Amino acid sequence: MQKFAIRHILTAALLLAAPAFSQTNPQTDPQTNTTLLVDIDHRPATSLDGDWHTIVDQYSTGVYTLHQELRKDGFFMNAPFDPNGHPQDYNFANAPTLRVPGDWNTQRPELFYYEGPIWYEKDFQHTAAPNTRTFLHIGAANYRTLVWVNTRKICEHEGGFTPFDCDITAALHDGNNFVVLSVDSTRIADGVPTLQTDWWNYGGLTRDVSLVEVPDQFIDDYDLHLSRTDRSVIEGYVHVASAPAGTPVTVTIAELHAKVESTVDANSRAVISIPTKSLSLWSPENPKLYKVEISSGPDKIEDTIGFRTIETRGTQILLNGQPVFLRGISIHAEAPFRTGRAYTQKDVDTLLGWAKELGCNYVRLAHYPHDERMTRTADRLGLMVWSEIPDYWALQFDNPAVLAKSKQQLSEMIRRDRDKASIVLWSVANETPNTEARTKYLTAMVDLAHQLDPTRLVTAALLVRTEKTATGSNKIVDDPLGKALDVIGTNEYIGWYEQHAEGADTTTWDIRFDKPLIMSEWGGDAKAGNHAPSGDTHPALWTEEYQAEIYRHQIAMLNKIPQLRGTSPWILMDFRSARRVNPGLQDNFNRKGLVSDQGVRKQAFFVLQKAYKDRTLGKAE
Ligand code: GCB
Repeated sequence: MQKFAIRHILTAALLLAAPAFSQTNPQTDPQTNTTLLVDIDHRPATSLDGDWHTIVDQYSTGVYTLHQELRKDGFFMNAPFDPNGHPQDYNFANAPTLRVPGDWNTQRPELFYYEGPIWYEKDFQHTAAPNTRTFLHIGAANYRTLVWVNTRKICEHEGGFTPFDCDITAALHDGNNFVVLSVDSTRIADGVPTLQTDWWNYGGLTRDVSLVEVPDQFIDDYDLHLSRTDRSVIEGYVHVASAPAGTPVTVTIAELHAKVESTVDANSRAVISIPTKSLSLWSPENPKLYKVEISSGPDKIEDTIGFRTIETRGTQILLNGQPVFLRGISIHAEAPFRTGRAYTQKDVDTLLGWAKELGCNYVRLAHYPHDERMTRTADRLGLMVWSEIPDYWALQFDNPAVLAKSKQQLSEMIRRDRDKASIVLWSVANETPNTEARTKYLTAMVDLAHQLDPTRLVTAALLVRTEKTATGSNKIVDDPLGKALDVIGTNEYIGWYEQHAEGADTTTWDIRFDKPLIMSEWGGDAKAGNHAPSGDTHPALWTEEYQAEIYRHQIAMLNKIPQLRGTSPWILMDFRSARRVNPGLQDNFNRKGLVSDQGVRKQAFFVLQKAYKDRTLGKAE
């Protein structure tokens, strides 16, 4: 079989990263690399979703000996258990199962608080077709993953919210095969995210797993977008893995009667330019998607892509050249009704359905890349998207290995989703401390985002400084990171972590950047059904009435900020968080949702809905 070079995503980042079992194992194949196949959800695939045998391995016994040396006979060998044979401490064949996709925490009560490694095993049948390669696709596994196929070490991946694909061709044989994975959800200080987060650390194979067969030369990456300088030209590239220079590539958009041919260069990359007439531009009002067919030799894929431009001009955000105000809401990937990590189309339809009901044209997908169904659906529904990597709070900003991990996750997020018209903003961070090391680190991240995707805007949610004034307070937005950003995001919690809701009436804003500003978070907790007595003019904290008060005062304040171009209050739905342990009120939920985890709309939902529907919040110019 022809050898080929996978276009590795920041291999260096993976090598720098130090997963729990990263030492070379004599029993394993040295290959530890992963790639990421774009548009994989449109490729034929053999699903490996369903029940997997699992072993909870608190002490990493499956990898280490009693002297903490790497085992040759670890659980990855999946040796059959023989009661009369050599004593063996594991037996996948009758180990309990977990459903994939799905976090383990909400599948078994005893795993609710579990953070650590769990082994997964699945048998599958395979017959290799000639001149093909087979990839194991993992939609997301939180947080560190090691993969073996038929006892052979295949790849490793760190990062809980981005997909990866491992070439398993060489390890497969016709007939019965098995895959063994170790997924370790241990939080680590030098991880991305790091030790502290305000969301539940759901572990496991949280998104789809499948086998994907591609021809020896295959389309692994492309970018097709509308030119910012000429809105009648679609431009970009197609990359064909292992294709020698001169290999032809064809891109067809039948509805536009457009068909262009190009050839790949020495880097297996073909430049694409498609002149179009009467292109219907994607927007929230017109979420038009075109069927785009890309082919090269025996490989052919189809995508559905919207075309639009997104830019800034002074303090405006321009969608297709027109000023736009982003009427948004923040969303966690938390499953409505059942809790746990969201991954089904139904989860996505429910969450984005609520956002539409609110009157949104925009969502902030916090604080990590969500399932690809989310961005595909946003494309179809006409919701603009802020997509973020978990550079959250206080990462080890002076640690180059951590920077490499952030870069890897940013690259994976952009590579997976650059075909989604809905995404208008890449966010590189949330509420990071203002230090020199942080600014250097995140400026490098902004630069990388611009380099990987020069067609979108880059943002981050910043913290804000407060000064007391004679009449109230002044919020100063001057975080030096703002210099690098296209759009400034700021979080503030007037009425919750600071002041009373009325504090918003006497708060002024001093924004030291001539750029668009998005109030990326604001809000407060309310437990659904917790009401103030009727007629109470000073409702207590945690009541629906008080949360609604916060929203009323905030909306009035926000309307006084001339360069405000969007908002995404915190948050659409209550979500699990280990930090929120106040009994009776929180019970491990952050209660800032406008909707409870059981789908109950709180009063503030209707306050925001009215403002969005009446267009009484925000101005596009
Ligand atoms: C924030 C964080 C968000 C938290 C939220 C809160 O500033 O960005 O992740 O969940 O506040 O509820 O405190």
